[in-house]
Amino acid sequence: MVNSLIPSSVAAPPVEAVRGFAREVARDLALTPKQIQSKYLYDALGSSLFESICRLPWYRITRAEARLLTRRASEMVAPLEDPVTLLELGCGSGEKVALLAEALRSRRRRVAIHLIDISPTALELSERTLGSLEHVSVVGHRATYEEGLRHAARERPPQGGLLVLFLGSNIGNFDPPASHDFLSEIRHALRPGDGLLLGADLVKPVKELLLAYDDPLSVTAAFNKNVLVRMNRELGANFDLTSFEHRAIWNPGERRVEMHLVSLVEQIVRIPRADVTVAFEKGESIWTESSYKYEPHEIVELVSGTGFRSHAQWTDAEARFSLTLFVAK
Ligand code: AVJ
Repeated sequence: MVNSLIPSSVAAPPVEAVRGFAREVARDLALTPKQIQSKYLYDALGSSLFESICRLPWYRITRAEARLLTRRASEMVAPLEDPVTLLELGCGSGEKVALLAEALRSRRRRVAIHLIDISPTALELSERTLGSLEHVSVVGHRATYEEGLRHAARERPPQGGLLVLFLGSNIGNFDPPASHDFLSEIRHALRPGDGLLLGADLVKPVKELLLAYDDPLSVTAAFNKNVLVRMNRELGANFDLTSFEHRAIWNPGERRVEMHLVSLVEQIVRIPRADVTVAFEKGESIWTESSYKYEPHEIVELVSGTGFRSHAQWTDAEARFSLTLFVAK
């Protein structure tokens, strides 16, 4: 995979983006428990560490989803009317949407693909992956999910069906009320008959869950700690990386895996560009991510309450992962 180092990973981020990061860091480190939003894990290095996570034997989501897509893509696009528009929220490398586009080739119609991601690296990579498919036209939107959805909905043709792809268990980052709101937002951007293909990871033995988020190669630890590296670089902070430890825990009440950065000592950290000084007790942590896990029926219930009916569900028995296809009512 060619992952261009220039310009996206070398250029300084836009001033506005740094200001937003600073504001949210100041706000969220003042909460109890201290938090940092998981979207900040994905700078250029974070995105590339996440790609590595997807190749770890202990992180099985990506391969399970690819297996289901490879085997069942034609069933997944069957309910959509021509000409089809595919829209992927958080496109990663573009390989998954490519499998669905392949399944549409036999219809002999052009397929429009909208890619929505805040990471320019992900958009570049996906555009390259999809560039080899000649029946496809690609539009990349460097935008938040919400903005991208709105733009793409405005640009779609008056005829034909649109399939929104929200894959990789990205829904797992949202707590239940936020999931409900976000799914409703997706529904508002759609017309009756449009589809939503949702990838969600399933509850499984705790040992397996923890290995996926605290791997023996410590790639996930590096992914998590990188947010401290990012604050040092972008916000002028002085986090000492050796005095924080990666921790993954299973929260059985909330049914989520949580990632934390635990301070190993009592210490004070300065973050000049966020205009804050943060005190840590020994053992106190920053909560950086939640990954909710579901039972298959819970996914159907969650989405059905937002104006969709479920059309089909596929589960990978081996990794306990599911893809569910919903149709807008
Ligand atoms: C990209 C949000 C689906 O929660 O499983 C992987 C991110 N964090 N290892 C997940 C992640 C730690 C991942 N998602």
